[in-house]
Amino acid sequence: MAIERTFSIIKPDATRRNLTGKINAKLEGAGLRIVAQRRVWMTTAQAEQFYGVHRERPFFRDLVTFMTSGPVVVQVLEGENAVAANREVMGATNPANAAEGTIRKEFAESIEANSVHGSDSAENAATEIAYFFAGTDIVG
Ligand code: IDP
Ligand code: MG
Repeated sequence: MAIERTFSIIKPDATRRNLTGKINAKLEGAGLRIVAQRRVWMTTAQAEQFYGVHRERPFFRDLVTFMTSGPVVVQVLEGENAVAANREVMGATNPANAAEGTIRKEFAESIEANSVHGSDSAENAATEIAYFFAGTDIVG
């Protein structure tokens, strides 16, 4: 078990409903430490690049429109097995399939407006963190 970092986004559906604090409490309750955090309104180009792996998926355009529909909170989370720990507290992509107590079960509106993003591997976490934060922004 190693201390690692992962990248998280509180999505526009959640900032619109003023859920940043409640989601942060869930993250902290799962043993994750918020070591960097900033509120940003992504441009279309930023969202397209961030979700580039999904470019060919049928929901890509809608996803970019959604992610640029309001401010988001970008975060770096640190903790034991942070990537997996965050995926666990997030819950399944589709809130209909998300386990009790997870962020998506409690807060998500739909499979698209599902309140949070979390990196799916340590390698992708490093890329995603570097996309939004300088090393000096992260205070562990
Ligand atoms: P994840 O966020 O659980 O890792 P991904 O498959 O990486 O799920 O999809 C990225 C994001 O794209 C999801 O969080 C969700 O906002 C959106 N998305 C995924 N699948 C669908 C879909 O079938 N319809 C609409 N939006 C989707
Ligand atoms: Mg994903």
